[in-house]
Amino acid sequence: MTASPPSTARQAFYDEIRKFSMTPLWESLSTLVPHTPNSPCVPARWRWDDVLPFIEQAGTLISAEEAVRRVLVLENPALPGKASITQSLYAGLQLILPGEVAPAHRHVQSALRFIVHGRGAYTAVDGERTTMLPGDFIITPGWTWHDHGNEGVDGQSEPVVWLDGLDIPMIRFFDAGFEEKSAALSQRVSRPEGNALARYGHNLLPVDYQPTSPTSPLFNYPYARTREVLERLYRDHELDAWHGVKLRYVNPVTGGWPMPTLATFMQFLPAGFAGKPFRSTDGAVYSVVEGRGRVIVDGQSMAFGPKDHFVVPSWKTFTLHADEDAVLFSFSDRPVQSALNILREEKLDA
Ligand code: GTQ
Repeated sequence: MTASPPSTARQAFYDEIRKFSMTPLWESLSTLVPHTPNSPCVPARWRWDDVLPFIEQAGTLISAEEAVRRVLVLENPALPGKASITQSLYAGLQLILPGEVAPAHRHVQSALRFIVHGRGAYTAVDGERTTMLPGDFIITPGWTWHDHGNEGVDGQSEPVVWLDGLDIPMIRFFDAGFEEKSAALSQRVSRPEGNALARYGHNLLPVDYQPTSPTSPLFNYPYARTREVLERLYRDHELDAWHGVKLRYVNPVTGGWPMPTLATFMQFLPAGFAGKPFRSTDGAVYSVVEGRGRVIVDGQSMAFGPKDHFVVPSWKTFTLHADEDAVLFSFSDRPVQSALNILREEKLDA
């Protein structure tokens, strides 16, 4: 925008051409082509203690089956009504109570599940079920049939809450959304639980396996294994001054991201960690698995503890601090930015 308001003659001209669906570029050029990214999104945090009572209340107001997906969407406070946590990402907290089923459907949008609370729900993806345990990272690639249920585990059943991360805003941007409902409430299971993990999750592949898509054939990345690796690498002194011990989830067949539109990460920050400032064009959504600490975004400090969620918008400088050993899951649109060759990141020195 030019600093001063337009003259009367210019404004009259703008009003006139508006009737012909035209507008002057020079009034908005610097916004359209910014010198540096200037996200309209704001940093925000959702405390578990604030969110849980509302999730529980939602459980009394509507069933999973009626809702199809009983989710409270985490909306960026600066994007009201957009169902977006950043311009490109959707996040929500989904609740499934013991005995419930969220009916089978499929859609173009890719989804990730990060299990926040409770044990014993399952997700079925294209014929295989996986039990969900806290900290597990599960994918539902675009156009795969999926349904969710909660049958409990080890004879116990409890409400289960997970973080849904989807590329809904990206698909909306491209106007490329398709969806289908299954005739069956739950899909037919055609492979035993754990089959995909056995096939693809041990640095081995069935000898004649040929990938049929860029998406990972592995669909549950169990927390127990991730946690062990973080701990081990910390002991091996592989601590980065900006990120702590930070790993990215991969498609084991290609080494690429698990899904084409969503990148996912897990990081460990030892007690006392005070990270150096970092910024990146991929804004990210965080789910706190363990520990307490703070994220400071452009000078704004947000404390976090287990099961809290927060968002760091694109190109905002931030630092991570841990008061206790902390484990953070996060996701972003990094694969898309990389594919478009627009990803930029900077490790800054304080
Ligand atoms: O579980 O399929 O949070 O389709 C939003 C849209 C979850 C799902 C969401 C969905 C799903």
